[in-house]
Amino acid sequence: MSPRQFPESFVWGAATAAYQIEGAASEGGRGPSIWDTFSRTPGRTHGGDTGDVAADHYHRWREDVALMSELGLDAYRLSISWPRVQPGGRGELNPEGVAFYRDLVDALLDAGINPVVTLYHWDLPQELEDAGGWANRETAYAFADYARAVARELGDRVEVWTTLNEPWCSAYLGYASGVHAPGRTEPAAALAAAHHLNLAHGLAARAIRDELGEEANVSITLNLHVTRPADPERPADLEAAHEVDLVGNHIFLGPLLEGTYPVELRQLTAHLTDWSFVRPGDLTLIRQRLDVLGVNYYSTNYVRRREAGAPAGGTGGHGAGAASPWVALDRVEFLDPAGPLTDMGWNIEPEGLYELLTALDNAHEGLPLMVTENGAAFPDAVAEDGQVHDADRIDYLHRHLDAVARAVEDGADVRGYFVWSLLDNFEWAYGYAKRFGIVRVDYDTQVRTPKDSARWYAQVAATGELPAPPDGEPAGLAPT
Ligand code: GBH
Repeated sequence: MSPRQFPESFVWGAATAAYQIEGAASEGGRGPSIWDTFSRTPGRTHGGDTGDVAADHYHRWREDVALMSELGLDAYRLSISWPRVQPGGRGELNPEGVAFYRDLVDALLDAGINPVVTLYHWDLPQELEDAGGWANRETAYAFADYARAVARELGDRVEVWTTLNEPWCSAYLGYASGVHAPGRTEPAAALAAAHHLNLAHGLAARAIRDELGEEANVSITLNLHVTRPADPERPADLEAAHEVDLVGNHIFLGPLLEGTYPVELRQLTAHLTDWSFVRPGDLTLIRQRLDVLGVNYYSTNYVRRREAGAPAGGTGGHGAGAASPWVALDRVEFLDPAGPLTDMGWNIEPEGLYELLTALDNAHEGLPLMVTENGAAFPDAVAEDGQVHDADRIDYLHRHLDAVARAVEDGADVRGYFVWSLLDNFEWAYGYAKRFGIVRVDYDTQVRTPKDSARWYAQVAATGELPAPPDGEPAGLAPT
């Protein structure tokens, strides 16, 4: 393998999300979100962890901006907490919440760091969940109103508006497997939620452009699934992988980019819903011009066809006995990963990112792409010198950036890369037990310590130059 040079214009960034870092859950006029309710419910998160304090970014944002500036980042992907700017999810904005984001964005701009703003990274105002959440169509309209209001407040400072982060997670982890807020396990509601999230995106895109002009840049970030058949020679396994593609990917890509839900998807899920939640005109509304598609990538899946009546095998990381996020895929078995793993138990497969980017480019010629999240959790021991020598994370980033560079060389229009995450943070149901940061956070003192990976990444960002990645297997944990 050879060293790679990224284009001059390539954007180097880091990402976070509001609930995972801000803390200050009941300060500054913030209303409650579904993640407050969920994380405070016993048994829902690791060790009962909540985002009440998190990385205390709400109070330490100046220090965090300074840190980013030391690392030489071009851009910072943050999310806006809906209940912080609009506590009940409707009506008047909370001026303190708006001021927080305005100050933050201004400080970023002053530091020469481009703010890349996501409007929704999973923290739905609790009042909207009480009215049915994403299973209720009204939530999509409320989201569009919120998007319009934020665009009005910050439109002169923000270049690209990302509507949603990973609607797959909101719909299926929130409403089918229930491992994310609001913790519901209703497969039909999950499908309705997926549609209402798509609709929310389309309505918000319209609202933003209505407010700021047709040229306003709109984006959405998806976690697309790269799924491999256990036996590529076995048609039944290929079929199983195709079903994952429908329920995991095309339920979003179809309406967003092609203006339709695949007929096969409707057939596969027909026993759960008649899809009457799709109203006339919705598909036109959802298919708005996408200026850039955000891609979050961590890992791949391996699946095989389970014959009717056969006992369940691997859980593919869903956990034994837990409800599956994969609605209508009772005949798809997810294999336990076999290769080197991250601390999440996810297998490390950089090639999946190359395949995903080039496949998107082939299917949607000229569509600008952005890797809006990629990164890894590792146990991260603090060494005697007080530093974190996270060679495994450097190896992970190195191989995945190499995959991005190859995709660019092969013609994919990938505009930038955001490492997940800038800081160690609240890793949802896993609480603080999993560390994704390139900067360590000591949760007792809130002291930030850049890990070796932060210095390594800063160097790559400064030069746009990536050394040839190491040969052999990725550095990772052994499967258990
Ligand atoms: C992202 O989610 C989030 O945007 C971010 O907030 C989070 O902290 C970060 O990643 C790290 O988790 O296909 O059923 O086997 C990523 C969520 C990871 C969800 C992989 C699905 C595989 C589940 N995804 N996961 S499955």
